Amino acid sequence: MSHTFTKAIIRFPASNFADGLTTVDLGQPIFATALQQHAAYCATLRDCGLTLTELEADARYPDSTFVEDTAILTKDLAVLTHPGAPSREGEVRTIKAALDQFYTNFRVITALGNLDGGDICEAEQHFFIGLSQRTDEEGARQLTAYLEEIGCTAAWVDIRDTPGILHLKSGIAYVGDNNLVVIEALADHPAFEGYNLIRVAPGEEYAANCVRVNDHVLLPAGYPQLHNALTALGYHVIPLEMSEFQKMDGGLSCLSLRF
Ligand code: CIR
Repeated sequence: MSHTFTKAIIRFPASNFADGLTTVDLGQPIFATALQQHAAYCATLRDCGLTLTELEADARYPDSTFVEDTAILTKDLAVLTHPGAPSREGEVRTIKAALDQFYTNFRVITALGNLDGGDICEAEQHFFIGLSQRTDEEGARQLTAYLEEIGCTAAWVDIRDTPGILHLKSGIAYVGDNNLVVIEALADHPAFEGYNLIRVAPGEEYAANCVRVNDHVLLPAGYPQLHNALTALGYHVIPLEMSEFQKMDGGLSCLSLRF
């Protein structure tokens, strides 16, 4: 399940996309370019064999194109999150409506805890849960319990002292075959022992947020060392321009919910 998908949910960026949250200082995103990059991303998901559910832009929530943060999807269970940023809480309701077409079995992260989907990295039946500025221990505890109900396991990875990453998946990606892409700052974490680590070269950290989709790995464009490392391992890599989403702290994975 961790990389075999038939469907994805996306949401088009809203015209006030630039009003969303960001911690990086890369300038204002250009909306027209963001739309082009988003369209190319969606076309690539289709080329990888996925059927897309396309949600209309929702200007009430400037960050709502980053749909990944609102849910954790496994084969038979959908977990709705409680996003750690108050401005994003309302996004979950609209995603639930879309997921109702596909899932009957739901769990919910309740308001005692916070959890963003960007902090959850699935590696087959095992999940890494990042403790971050957005995901706290109570959110992680609730998700761990839900995952254990369906026979999965979880390991927590505290990234609160790791500079430069918003979410755990800003720094790691599981691409199947026991291969874990990881930034140097996280490479020695005990949770990753036993994996074949694909270390991201200094300066290429943004590319750690890549996504295995069926027979391909989607990678931000402009990161040749990671591109080559993945190609050498036999992966078919598709580079995608992500500059306008990067300005808003967004990565490749957060633009879709894949299942
Ligand atoms: C935010 O700060 O919430 C958005 N501007 C970016 C969210 C990116 N999500 C992700 O990497 N999973």
